[in-house]
Amino acid sequence: MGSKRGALIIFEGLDRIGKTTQSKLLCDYLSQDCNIRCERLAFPDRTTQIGGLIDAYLQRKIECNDRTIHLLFSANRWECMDSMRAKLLRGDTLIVDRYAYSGVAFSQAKGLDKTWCQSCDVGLIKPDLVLYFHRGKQANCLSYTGEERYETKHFQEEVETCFEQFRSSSHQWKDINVINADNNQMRNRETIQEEIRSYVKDTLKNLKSNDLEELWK
Ligand code: 2DT
Repeated sequence: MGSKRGALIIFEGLDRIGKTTQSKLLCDYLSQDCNIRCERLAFPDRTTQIGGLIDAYLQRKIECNDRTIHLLFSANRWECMDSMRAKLLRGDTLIVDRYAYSGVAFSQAKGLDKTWCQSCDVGLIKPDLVLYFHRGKQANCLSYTGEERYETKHFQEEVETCFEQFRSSSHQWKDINVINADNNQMRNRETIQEEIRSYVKDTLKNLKSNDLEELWK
């Protein structure tokens, strides 16, 4: 291993599509079976002061206009950059549930301009691998209503359209890998995990430099 840095791996997609389960399985596999130092993080990080505001907003305890909350989500990533950089450079692999891609898709779904949404995340640490979880339209991830602010069928459909649009329209998204997250007899949790592991193994094998690049530059 020498002094090779760790990889930044992002899991993206709609709510309740399996990101948390799969990212935990991956983290356990890398640390226990592959002896790779690895940590799982999630955005929003609700433990910071800014994260506390985001949490209150998501739970409908406070109101916030769309641009302000977008900037808070971004600030919540920026405040974690120094510690993430330090961990990556000392060789830890980070598996992160949601990143700037959710930032753009959820805010764009409310009608904000995509370029404006992206601008405040330009320069974050660029991921080495982005896995976007996608599931067929009839799948039941789109048919629930949860307690938090964005957890309605209608809004999740809007977000999915935004994820799909930028994935297919812009060269900046061409590095996003799609995971078919259909959980059925043909594709169970283990099959999906195998697919994820094969992407991750390639990424770890091909990590070329110790430098970290900047997102969207
Ligand atoms: P979780 O359910 O995964 O905790 O997410 N969101 C997330 C945004 O609107 N912008 C962002 O930048 C991020 C990271 C997605 C809580 C909700 O917050 C949304 C769902």
